[in-house]
Amino acid sequence: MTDRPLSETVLEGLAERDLVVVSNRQPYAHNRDDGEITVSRPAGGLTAGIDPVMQRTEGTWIAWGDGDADFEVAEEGRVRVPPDDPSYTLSRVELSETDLERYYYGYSNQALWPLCHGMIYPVRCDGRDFERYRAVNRRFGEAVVEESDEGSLIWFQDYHFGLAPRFVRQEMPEALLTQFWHIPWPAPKTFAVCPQADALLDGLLANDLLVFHVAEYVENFLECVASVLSEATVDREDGTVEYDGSTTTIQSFPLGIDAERTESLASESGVWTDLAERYGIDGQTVALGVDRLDYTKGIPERIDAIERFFEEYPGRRGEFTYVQNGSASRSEIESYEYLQQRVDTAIERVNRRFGTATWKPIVRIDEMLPEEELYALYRHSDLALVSALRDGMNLVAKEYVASQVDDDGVLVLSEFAGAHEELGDGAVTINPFDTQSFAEAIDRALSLPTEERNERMAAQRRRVAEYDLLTWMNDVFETALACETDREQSVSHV
Ligand code: GDG
Repeated sequence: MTDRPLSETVLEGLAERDLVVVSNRQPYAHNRDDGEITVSRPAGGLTAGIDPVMQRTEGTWIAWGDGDADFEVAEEGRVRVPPDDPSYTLSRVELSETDLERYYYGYSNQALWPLCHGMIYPVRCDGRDFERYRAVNRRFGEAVVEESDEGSLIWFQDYHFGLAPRFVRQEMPEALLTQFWHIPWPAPKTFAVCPQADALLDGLLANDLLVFHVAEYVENFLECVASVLSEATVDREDGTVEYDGSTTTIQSFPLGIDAERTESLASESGVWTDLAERYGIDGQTVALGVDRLDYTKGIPERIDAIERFFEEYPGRRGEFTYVQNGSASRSEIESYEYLQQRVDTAIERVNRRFGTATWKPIVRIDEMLPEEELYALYRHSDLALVSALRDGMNLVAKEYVASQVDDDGVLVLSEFAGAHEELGDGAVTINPFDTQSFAEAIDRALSLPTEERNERMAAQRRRVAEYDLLTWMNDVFETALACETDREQSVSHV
């Protein structure tokens, strides 16, 4: 993480209170490997970004202990981390098989995930799953109450915790509660299919501050509150909701990345030749797609567009390679298993149709790449194809931009990704549902004159560097602290 400090206001605020982070995934996992206990860190921008802040502020992080040796090394679920130089407490919550099946694979990922992405078809809002989601949220809420006091700043991450804030509020009326929702929020008509809509809104409105990536999700959320909770008062101008005797501020701050770190990783590009050789990436022109295998990311749509591109522009055959880096995700869920089959079939089809003895049109990398390899791939790719059908933000788009240290890549970006709001101007915009124009956009992106390509990328890089992870955190914490000041003032005026 960059060495710049958090803002004065935030540092002062955090000096007076403990920061308590609550997320489903933990920052460190302990596992048994051939009898030895090893520690691993999950890949992913946010966990890696919050960790240094926790180290500096010495708070507590509450998360699901998913490592098989997690509870061996912990005392009453608590372990000091980072393991090499402990500075804060990781408090682990144990989940059973049934918890996982119903809270994680069930309600979180088969009800909330598709619903928030506006995809009604795979939505399953099973009441039994919801009861387990509620029970697990209560357990996380109890852990929060145990680990914090009324002066703590409690920060929930994501859609796994739609109800936990209410449980905490009931026990700690004065606590400062904030939540960041990493995925979109749907339009009222979409949210209306959810039988548990009122309970979810009631849970989320126990926060003092609820943050989304972009303004559209805030507007949708406010509209949903107005249509579901008749007793709530929504102020669309101020972005506030009065409900159950308190005020929740709803704001958008687009999550940033650690651009300095990304640039420096991308600059050490010594691993590229090895990587290209290992996977057989031999086209002169390289395009990449990096995503978890998820139906929201538009992977089959992207492969269809690549197939159309080779049909329409036969001159590109033999010189253009598309690299699909996609690790399996949530494969216990049927819709994900089906997606995997669609992607496998589509890639095989394109490679069979167009491949030759010396050239493979689509190269797939199914495993998680080590960071230095991922960033080498970003840097050496002429295009990034981000074709999400819907995406809260899409950090891959930002990581790709920050890796273009020579300003020579082009981002081909779906208009339906949250990242489009910040990066749309410099990107070649696509509608992933429109195969023909997507294929034409790939050709257009490849044909951009060098000067234009450089100008577009330089402007995008500036934006990603200016509004980075640290600026984002300052915005979130400063707004949370301001909510508390507002609350105190309104109490003193009563
Ligand atoms: C959710 C929202 C929102 C991927 N492959 C490898 C690898 N990754 C890392 C990327 C990136 C992260 O995973 C993926 O982040 P995204 O933002 O693209 O997508 P989601 O996982 O769906 O995240 C999304 C995000 O939350 C944050 O709020 O943007 O909209 O859906 O950081 O680099 N990392 C490594 N090897 C890989 O092979 N090391």
